[in-house]
Amino acid sequence: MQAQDIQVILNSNISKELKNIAEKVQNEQRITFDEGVFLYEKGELGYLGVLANHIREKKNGNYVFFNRNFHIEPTNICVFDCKFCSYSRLLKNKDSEAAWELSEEQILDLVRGYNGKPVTEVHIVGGVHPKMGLMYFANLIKKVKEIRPDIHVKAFTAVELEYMCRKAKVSFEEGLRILKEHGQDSLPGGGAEIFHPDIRTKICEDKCTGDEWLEIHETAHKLGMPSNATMLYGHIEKFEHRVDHMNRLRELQDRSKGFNTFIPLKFRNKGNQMSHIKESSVIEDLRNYAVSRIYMDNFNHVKAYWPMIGRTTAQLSLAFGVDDIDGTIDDSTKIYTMAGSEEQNPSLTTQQLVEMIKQVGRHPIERDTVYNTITDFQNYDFSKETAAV
Ligand code: V47
Ligand code: SF4
Repeated sequence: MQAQDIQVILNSNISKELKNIAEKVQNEQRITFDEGVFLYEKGELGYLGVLANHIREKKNGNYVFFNRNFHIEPTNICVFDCKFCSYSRLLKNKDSEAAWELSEEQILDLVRGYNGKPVTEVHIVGGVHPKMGLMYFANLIKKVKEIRPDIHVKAFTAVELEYMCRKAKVSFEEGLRILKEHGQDSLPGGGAEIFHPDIRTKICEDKCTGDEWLEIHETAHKLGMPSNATMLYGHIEKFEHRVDHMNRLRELQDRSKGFNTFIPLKFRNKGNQMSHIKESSVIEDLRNYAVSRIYMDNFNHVKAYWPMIGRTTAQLSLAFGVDDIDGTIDDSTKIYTMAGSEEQNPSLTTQQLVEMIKQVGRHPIERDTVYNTITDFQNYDFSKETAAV
């Protein structure tokens, strides 16, 4: 079926360049930087969808993965001033009504609130607060693990890590080693934005550089901590910057093999310093997922983060290269609701998530953070389920 789809493209009346790329995909060959840019410029939605879906089904069959997780955002007070961020409050405005700072006990209470619930991952990220340093977070993780020894702790973007290590005057390797010894299992993909300095200096000049982000992830991979990678797209960047971003990640993945998932993040324009920039259309979002799937040949998974793009676009993305729609998440994540996402209450039960996946003819699999299967939900009987997560 898939091979026939590509054959239809090869027999059709399209340009030589587009045919060459389709042949490469058919033969499992890597596309070049220029071909990546060409796809963004000239690849039509239907064409891109066929190629991306071909790769996606080769890698992951008909499966769509999700996990049962919850988010903890210890604070939104931040020393940095990213122009796209609707969520943070600058340190100097820490007394504003929209600023929050959870105490250690409040954070641990959140974890205790999930006692008895079948969550497998906690995702901890937040603003970069000067009072919350490396050893504070290391000890916090240790206490989280004392409450839930079974839980996978995916924590701290490279932006938070760079700041923590700098303040503690330790190398990235030392800092990550300490966090690992205290129970941190992996890193989320945030803070990557766009690596290219021409764009990075305009949208988030004061936080870690693209090279530092990559160095931190490479170091984590060497220490046996896997991670994800994101790309914030649809603002002032050009297609070349997106491909440059993906290219740097693809090169690192060739060396380290430590990335689990690539997560394109659509720029949302509410309540930030870039509100004058129009958001990308759903068509552009689907084209971007597809080009990402085609370009990132050494990433096993591409994730659509449904709280940001909304449930319907997440369902559509499953035909454009995406094989993962993140997790059940409760309403504790504010990063997108504050930036204007459709999902003002991003919470789905497992049953709702499974139904979303089955509605588009895919096969739902609950995974752990590193993609081991936990439960095959294709023929699952929900009447047996007791916990409402
Ligand atoms: O780095 C901030 C993005 C990221 C906006 O690893 C915005 O599993 C769009 O990385 N519009 C943090 N995006 C979130 C993140 C993440 C989310 C889900 C799963 C994982 C994972 C990682 O959010 C930031 C930034 O790129 N962001 N503001 C905005 N206005
Ligand atoms: Fe701070 Fe992260 Fe927001 Fe940047 S994106 S201002 S680092 S919370």
